[in-house]
Amino acid sequence: MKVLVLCAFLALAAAETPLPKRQQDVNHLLWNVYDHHHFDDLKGYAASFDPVADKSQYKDGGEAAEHLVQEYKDHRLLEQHHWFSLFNERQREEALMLFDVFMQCKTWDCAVHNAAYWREHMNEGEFVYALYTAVIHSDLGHGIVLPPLYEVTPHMFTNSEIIQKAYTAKMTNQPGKFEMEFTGTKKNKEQRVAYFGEDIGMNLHHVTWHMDYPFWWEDKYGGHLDRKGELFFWVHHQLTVRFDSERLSNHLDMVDELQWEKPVEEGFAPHTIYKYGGEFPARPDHIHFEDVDGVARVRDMVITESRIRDAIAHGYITGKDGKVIDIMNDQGVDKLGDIIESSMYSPNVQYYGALHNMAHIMLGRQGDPHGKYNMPPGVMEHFETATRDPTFFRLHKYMDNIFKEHKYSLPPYTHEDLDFPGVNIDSLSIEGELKTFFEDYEFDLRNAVDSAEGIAMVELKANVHRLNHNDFSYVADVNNNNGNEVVGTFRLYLCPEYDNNHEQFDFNNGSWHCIEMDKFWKKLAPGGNHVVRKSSDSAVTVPDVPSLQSLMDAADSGSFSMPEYERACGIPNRMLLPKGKKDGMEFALILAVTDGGYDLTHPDVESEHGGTHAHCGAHGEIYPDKRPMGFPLDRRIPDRRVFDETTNFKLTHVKVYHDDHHH
Ligand SMILES: *[C@@H]1O[C@H](CO)[C@@H](O)[C@H](O)[C@H]1NC(C)=O
Ligand SMILES: [Cu+2]
Repeated sequence: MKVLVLCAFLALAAAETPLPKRQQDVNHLLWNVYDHHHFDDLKGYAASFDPVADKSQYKDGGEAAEHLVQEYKDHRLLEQHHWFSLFNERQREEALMLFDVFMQCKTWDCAVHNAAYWREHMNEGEFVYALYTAVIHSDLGHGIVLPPLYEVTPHMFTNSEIIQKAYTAKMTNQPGKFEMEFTGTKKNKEQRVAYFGEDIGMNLHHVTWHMDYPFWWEDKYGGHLDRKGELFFWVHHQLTVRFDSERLSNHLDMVDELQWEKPVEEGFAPHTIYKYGGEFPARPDHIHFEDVDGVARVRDMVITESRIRDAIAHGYITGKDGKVIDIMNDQGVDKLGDIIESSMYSPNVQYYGALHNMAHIMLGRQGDPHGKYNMPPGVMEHFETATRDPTFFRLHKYMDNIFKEHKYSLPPYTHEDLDFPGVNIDSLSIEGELKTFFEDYEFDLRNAVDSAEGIAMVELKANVHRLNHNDFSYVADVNNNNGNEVVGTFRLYLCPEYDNNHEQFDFNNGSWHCIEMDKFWKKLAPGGNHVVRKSSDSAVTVPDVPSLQSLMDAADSGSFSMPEYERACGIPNRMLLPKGKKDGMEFALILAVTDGGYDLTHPDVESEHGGTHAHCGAHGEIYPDKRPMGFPLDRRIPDRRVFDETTNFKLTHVKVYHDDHHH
């Protein structure tokens, strides 16, 4: 009974502040975050609030708040107007102290007062990170749409040229709209695909995924994040295969994996500047990896890798207590993901290290490995900027190959694994044209420049070129000969058919490169079922996030509700379709309809599970699909007859066209 009353009380507390108010508080907290508060209510909170005066507002009796206050009083906290990197251990620790305070708040009132107060006393980068992750993970954040980070911290999403122009415009009080070009020149082949790694929506997806599934997450914060390690594999695998497909459409070879003992082929000049901390460091071509002082030796990376490969070869991981953890099953990839990233879920971080996180820092520091020049962290040391650097994809190809080694050590699926008795797909086709094009898009730069109360607002915008495509639908005729209704899991993949040398892929060497397009569940009545699925409904994508200005306007109206934008993790829907070629790029479109009666972990068949579950899970719930991510193409296919003989599986050939005319 006691428990029940407590739950009811907490639910009531969360609901006490209406959503439009909570949304507007967040908007205002993030407006011009490097300056003092611009809004009177927040100013008032910041001036009069004492975080530890009333400890009854916290679930932990004020422990987290006391801790942070003590660190502040002892002058241990990072100064304001300084760069922040999540990979910096002390900075992360501080951001998490604030995150913890937010998570311990029983009421919105507690959270917003703390936010207003700490925004004035903590490093801005730490503050933004703590606020974003708390809104995502706290019950108090329910319904809030986080403003797009590219409008809150634009420095991390645009280049120094644009930033300089914005400052000039502000100083001279002239409104400005600036063309944002991709880094590099035509002399650098990698520039052909810079539109992918520098896409603001793609970067938002990447940084948000890492906020939804932080490597520092512990279950004490609010429960277990289901299949976090596997999602780590899958989201990065999908970024890798998508990038490879973009390369093919631009007449480039697929990415080669990074190797610690070989030179890093591509250098990178980021042309990106910190708000505080100067330029992001550049890296010349063909450098040999150097040990990074205070981080890791190249040798350590090689050792970590070989321990992981050893685990794969053995088929088991050794836990810290010496316990053997079998990985020769569907769950193995989840464990491997935990140890490779590594996250707090790693069963033995002492032994298996943190390959991914360390590699990001190693790469970020190669421009100044001994700290001689006091350079700030590199682009690889921020999830917002990492994909700009071509070595991001080399690094992830390298890790992807480790995962592949594991997946391909598992037995291939048998006919019984794949079969859905009584169900066959008669036809599969596309309605509408598969056509990609580039278009212009504007975003707000006003938060990039310094401001102060009383200084006139100047309109500042960046104009970016971004990939988009025409809407289309998949059409399938599915026969259910079972005599009763069944649930079908629809899995759609798009797989490049030729490499850059025009060698054709077959099942054996092409299935690892397939792009996941959608996954959904549908009831199949006995007899014929005509199924039409729109590209805009894809479970791997999200729509464009509304601008900060439009969120402020909407919250002002007092009737704010935008559940469709609540989750920002997901490939931008406009990038669902990989770029085509002028005369058409050949892909195999694959549909597998498997038994939803087994696959689906939720009772509600036709729910969209938050709309972006394929790469990002269903927030606060278990992953809707019981099968391994990538099923049924995630294992070796030595004998394609197994698929040919499976009638609930269909392959058709399609072409994706690219329209050269800018829209
Ligand atoms: C894939 O394998 C087939 C048959 O083994 C081969 O003919 C083809 O060249 C390979 N394709 C690529 C891109 O490696
Ligand atoms: Cu990542």
